[in-house]
Amino acid sequence: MKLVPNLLYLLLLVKLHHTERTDDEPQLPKEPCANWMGGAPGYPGHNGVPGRDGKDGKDGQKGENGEPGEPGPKGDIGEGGNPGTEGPRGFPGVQGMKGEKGEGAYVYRSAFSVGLTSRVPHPKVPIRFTKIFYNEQNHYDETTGKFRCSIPGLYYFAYHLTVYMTDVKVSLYKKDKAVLITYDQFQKNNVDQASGSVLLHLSAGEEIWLQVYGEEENNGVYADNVNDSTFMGFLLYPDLDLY
Ligand SMILES: [Ca+2]
Repeated sequence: MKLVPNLLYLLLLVKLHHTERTDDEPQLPKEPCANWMGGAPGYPGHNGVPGRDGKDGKDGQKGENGEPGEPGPKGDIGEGGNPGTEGPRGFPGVQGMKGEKGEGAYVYRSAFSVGLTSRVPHPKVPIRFTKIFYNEQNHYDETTGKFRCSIPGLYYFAYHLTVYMTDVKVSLYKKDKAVLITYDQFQKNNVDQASGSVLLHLSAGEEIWLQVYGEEENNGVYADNVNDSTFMGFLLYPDLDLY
């Protein structure tokens, strides 16, 4: 007796629930009943918007070495090396041709040779040798008794004097200075000789002469027909660097 009322109540609930859904919502077909009762498929939708870029990938593996590049431009010239060792001596060359004749060697000539013609020259003045043996260039002046240098260079001078009646002391002067002195004492009843020679370098214009040195008692220079007293000089060699 009790079971019947319960069953009626349950049916009543189902009825009520079914009635409510029908009233409030559209009645949708239930699977699988939808396929069986569905319409034609709809058209495909439009393409969607492209998505955002993804994250960077990892580095790839190292590639192979490239081909060698073109050669670079030529470099600067390097510094000179050290001198090499001296080579062997060469063979003697062929003898050259004879040169042309030189010009004007006479310009380097200067010489004189003179002698005394009168006895007892005056002291304190140049002895005048007026007996001319040689004076081609006239570098010796017989009016003054002086030799005047025209060609700078080395000169040789010499004198050979006869000494008679008294002592002789003579000097060879250069530019008012006695550079060579010769003294000879006279021996009574005899004839002596006094001589001297010297090499001197002269510049142009310098003068050379002989002169009695001191007082008159040393003035025994003598000359006659059989006794000469001579004075000479010549250019040994000129200063070539001046020509
Ligand atoms: Ca003597």
